[in-house]
Amino acid sequence: MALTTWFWVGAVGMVVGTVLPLRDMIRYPSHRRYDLVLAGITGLAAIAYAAMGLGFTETTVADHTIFVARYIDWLVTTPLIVAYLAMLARPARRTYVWLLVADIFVIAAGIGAAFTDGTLRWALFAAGALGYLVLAFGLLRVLPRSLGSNPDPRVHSLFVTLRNITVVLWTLYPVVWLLGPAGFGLLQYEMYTIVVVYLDFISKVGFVAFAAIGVDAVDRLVTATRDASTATPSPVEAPSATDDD
Ligand code: RET
Repeated sequence: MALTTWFWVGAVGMVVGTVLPLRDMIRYPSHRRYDLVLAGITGLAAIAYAAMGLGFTETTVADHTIFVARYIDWLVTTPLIVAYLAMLARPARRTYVWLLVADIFVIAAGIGAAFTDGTLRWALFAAGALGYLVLAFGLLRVLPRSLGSNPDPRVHSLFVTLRNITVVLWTLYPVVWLLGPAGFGLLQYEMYTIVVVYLDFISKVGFVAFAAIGVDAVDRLVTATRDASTATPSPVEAPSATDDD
């Protein structure tokens, strides 16, 4: 199967993945922000894949071909995935900032590595890998601590599911990158492309699908926060009375 066919498979898969959050956006206006982030994760990837399918953004550097759209996609959508996890855990603002900075640093280092050669390429790859360790620490240790203040077990289990999908799948990217044409070249372009389409698909559509299945947890998270911020001393106003918007 030609390379472009795989890009179109990716594009269609991402469009399908975008349907769920779009549906929830209409269904649950109270947490539209969450569904917008999810729709962005797969929707922007669909555009990137379509661009690659049309042969845009393909360029040759030193000894290998690079699809710039893939890196632009990662640069924009991986922060959205990190942001969604943070929106569930609700950390302090500075935690949001350093997590996003770490994520963007990882991808930027990977872009730098793809466009350079020799020692500099390996140094940039190593810098990206270090950045990834910082990011993984944030997802595995820091965000769960912020989540600790939320008593809702549904929110906990949604966070843990999405966080685990993310950490397990993302860890495979640097490995596949190393095996691919920009690394040791053990995987040919076609094989590398198929593996990355597959990884992108489960790390995005899988993430979005599990998030959509757990949408009731987000509903409870938003409702609890709203009730807490509009709480009056009067016990007459039961929280359940405002549940139906
Ligand atoms: C690079 C090379 C530099 C070192 C590291 C990398 C990690 C990349 C990751 C990409 C994740 C992409 C996702 C895309 C979804 O569609 C840039 C390969 C650590 C983690 C989730």
